[in-house]
Amino acid sequence: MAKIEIIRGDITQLNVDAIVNAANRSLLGGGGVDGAIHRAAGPELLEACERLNGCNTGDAKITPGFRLPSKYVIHTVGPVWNNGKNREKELLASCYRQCLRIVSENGIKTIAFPNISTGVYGFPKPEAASIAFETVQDFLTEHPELEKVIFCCFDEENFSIYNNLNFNKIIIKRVQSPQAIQIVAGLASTIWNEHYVLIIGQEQVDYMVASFQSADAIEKQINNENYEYYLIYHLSEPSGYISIKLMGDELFLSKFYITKEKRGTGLGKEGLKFVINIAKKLDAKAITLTVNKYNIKSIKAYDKMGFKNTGSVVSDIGAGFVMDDFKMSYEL
Ligand code: AR6
Repeated sequence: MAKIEIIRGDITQLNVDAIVNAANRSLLGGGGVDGAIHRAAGPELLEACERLNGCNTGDAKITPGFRLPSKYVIHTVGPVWNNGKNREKELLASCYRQCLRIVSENGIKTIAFPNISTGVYGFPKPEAASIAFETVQDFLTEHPELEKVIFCCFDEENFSIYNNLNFNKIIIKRVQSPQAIQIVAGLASTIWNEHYVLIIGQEQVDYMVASFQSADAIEKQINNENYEYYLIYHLSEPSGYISIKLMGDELFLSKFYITKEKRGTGLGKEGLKFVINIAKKLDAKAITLTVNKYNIKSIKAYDKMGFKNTGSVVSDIGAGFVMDDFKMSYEL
């Protein structure tokens, strides 16, 4: 399931750990989504808000949800749109970030956001949606513990804008932190086990994963062997990874995997585009890879992407195991 969901509906009905309120600086209620949340939560919410001493624009504060299905309400104050001259974009991004900070501090796993500032406060909806999406995606790449973020759109216009945010549903991010390395190692063992046991057997897969795709092994490749790893996120869910290394005038695509559920969603194409861009920047003449001779599905997929079969290689990978591969090359 995708970590980010876009739905159309009334946020007060959602059964999530926390919903976000688009409040004003007094935190004492108002119209729009604020009014709806106070009505549904009951008068105890206003009493709790009265104890908070208001809230600055761009900041957020938390209360219980009282009669709401959600356990908490996170109140944030969006900027009033004033031709974009008063740091409105920065302040809106700050609203999302501050809400997510509170999410982390309170162990919240599922959260729903309304389209902050896009009602009475007049923030242009397309810009607000991009800021919301990018800020949340950025946070999710560093916080895999957060299980679900819902963008709850009330009006048709926002719903349609969010659904058309295709361009940033996929992000590809360089792997550097120990946390990201752990995510790759987890994906690697899943993908190798799903994909390669039938081809090369469980024993060899176990050896491959432990020797070349454990967190320790990946860390060494990155720090000592000049490999670059990248995670591919789809709707903020880690959905594949890439590893590359420049060798002479060829860019070696050492690993290029997409999880089973996400194959056929265009992630492979996006990943390849990304690698081609890097290869061009490095002035490489070709992108090369090796693929197991019996892995017909992958060979076909690479063939469709424009890779040509350029020969066979048998590599000794240690412990008496060999990889019986084709070499494939994509000319630039
Ligand atoms: N569920 C989800 N979204 C809703 C709901 C609902 N029940 N009702 C409205 N929206 P607004 P702002 C959407 O005006 O622009 C208040 O009076 C709505 O379609 O609620 O941040 C506060 O007290 C719109 O897309 O908030 C402040 O004074 C989005 O929620 C001021 O309004 C935000 O619209 C804040 O203005």
